Amino acid sequence: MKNITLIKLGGSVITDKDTPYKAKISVIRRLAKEIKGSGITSLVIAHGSGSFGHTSAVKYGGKKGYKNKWGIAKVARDAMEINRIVMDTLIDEGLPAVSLRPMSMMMTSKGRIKKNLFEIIEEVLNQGLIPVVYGDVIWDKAWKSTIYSGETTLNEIGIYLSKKGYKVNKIIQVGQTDGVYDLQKETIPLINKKNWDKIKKYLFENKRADVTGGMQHKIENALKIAKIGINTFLINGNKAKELSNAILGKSVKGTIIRKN
Ligand code: IP8
Repeated sequence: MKNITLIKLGGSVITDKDTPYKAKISVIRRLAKEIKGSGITSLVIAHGSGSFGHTSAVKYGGKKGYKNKWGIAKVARDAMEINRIVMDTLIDEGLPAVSLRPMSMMMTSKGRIKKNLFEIIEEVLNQGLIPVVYGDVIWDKAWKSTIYSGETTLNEIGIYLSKKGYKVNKIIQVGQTDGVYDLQKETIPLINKKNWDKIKKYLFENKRADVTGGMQHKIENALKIAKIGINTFLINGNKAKELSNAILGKSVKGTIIRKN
């Protein structure tokens, strides 16, 4: 069975979220070095859009289509821009990465995938290359277009590859925190279907915690793919070595989301 690791570089880690169109080149470079240094080459990488795609997305709307066609054109261009920066850095650091544009690889209806060309991912992997996908605007049968996050694309690729007989070792989500924090700002080391309801209540429903709905969504999606045996690790990309340790299965300070 072919083993594979999936890595998502969060938009908040690779860009300065407060400054439109500002990439954190030194962070991207360090993360690329950590990936390279791990020696693992059987990988799919996704990245977020951060202050690139999200700047135009906020201006034009985007989850359910756009106010006008410039929304599609500009978000698509901005998403490609940060991808270009990530690709340059990965390749400079010696990773044979190939960019695969989600807009040309997937179609949805009401935000749910109806068609994909993920066979291309397998082909790229078979040729010893590293496929890279990213948060993008893609075509939607009902809404014309939709914003599709890099993370959701990666999860879908994980499900596809599992069905095709790959052993998806794990998904590593590189964010800005040491995983999910409790109300005392301590990392919750494990979330599974048994403890999730309790955690969700005190973290997200009492509104006292400094955590966003985005994190809840992330955890729920991770729990869904945990059902088919793919574990997700949420780790801190601002701390050196966390990514390489997570890739190599060494101990990291983060949250693991798994079935049990
Ligand atoms: O940053 C959003 O993707 P994400 C994509 O992975 C755009 O959530 C273009 C805003």
